[in-house]
Amino acid sequence: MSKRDRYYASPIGSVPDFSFNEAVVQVFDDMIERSGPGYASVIALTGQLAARFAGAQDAVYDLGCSTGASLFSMRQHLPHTTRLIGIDTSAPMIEQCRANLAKQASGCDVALIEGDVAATTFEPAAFFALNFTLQFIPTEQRAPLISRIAKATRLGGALVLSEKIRFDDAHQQQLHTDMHHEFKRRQGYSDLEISQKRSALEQVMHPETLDIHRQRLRAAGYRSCEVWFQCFNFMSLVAIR
Ligand code: GEK
Repeated sequence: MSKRDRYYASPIGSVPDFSFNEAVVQVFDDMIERSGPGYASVIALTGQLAARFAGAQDAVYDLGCSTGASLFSMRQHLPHTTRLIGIDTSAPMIEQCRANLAKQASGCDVALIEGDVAATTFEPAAFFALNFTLQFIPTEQRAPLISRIAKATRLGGALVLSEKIRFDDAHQQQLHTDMHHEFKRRQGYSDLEISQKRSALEQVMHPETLDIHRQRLRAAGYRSCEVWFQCFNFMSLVAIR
């Protein structure tokens, strides 16, 4: 577990865009757990879902693996001969993930790649986890990426896509935004921390509606897609090829 997140605790004159830099990596596990309603459940159950679709000889991807939470979860559920592959653009994330994996006593081999998932060629795989990463990828790159993931997902395999979402309905948007902020307050974040983080993410993270995600997954070739988890404006879809 990382240090307690105090990254936005002091006033910052002009808040720079959020980035997955070394200082963020130091507090990342605590930050994401106290900021994302339902995050721990989504991660814990990602492993259980992966085991439903992937077997001993399969490749399994974690796209935007950060410090390795979804990889750990999948490692606990998958046979030792499954090939896990984690990809992240942030060098400090990959470094921390490698150190965390080394501490784990056993489990399948994990290949870590520092790279942009939007520019990666995927090998055929039974399962992809894309947990809270698509929202950071430029909007115009999302359909081509999902399409390449779908093509690499073998028939009967699946993609778990977890995202913060927005709502077209203004009442729902307001309600879930308020609930999210209240959740953060109850996790010990001050109003200053909440508002500075919000400003930092404004140009960096672009949530979409559930309808947009569903349509994109269908268009990419997934024959079935359903929400399996939602907590306020954080949700996870499972799409089956
Ligand atoms: C978890 N999945 O704990 N290519 C690869 N990685 C990227 C890209 C990209 N184009 N853009 C952003 N990232 C993790 C949490 S965090 C979510 C994922 C969050 C990486 C980025 O470096 C970061 O590590 C991750 O995606 C997003 O389940 O911080 O809200």
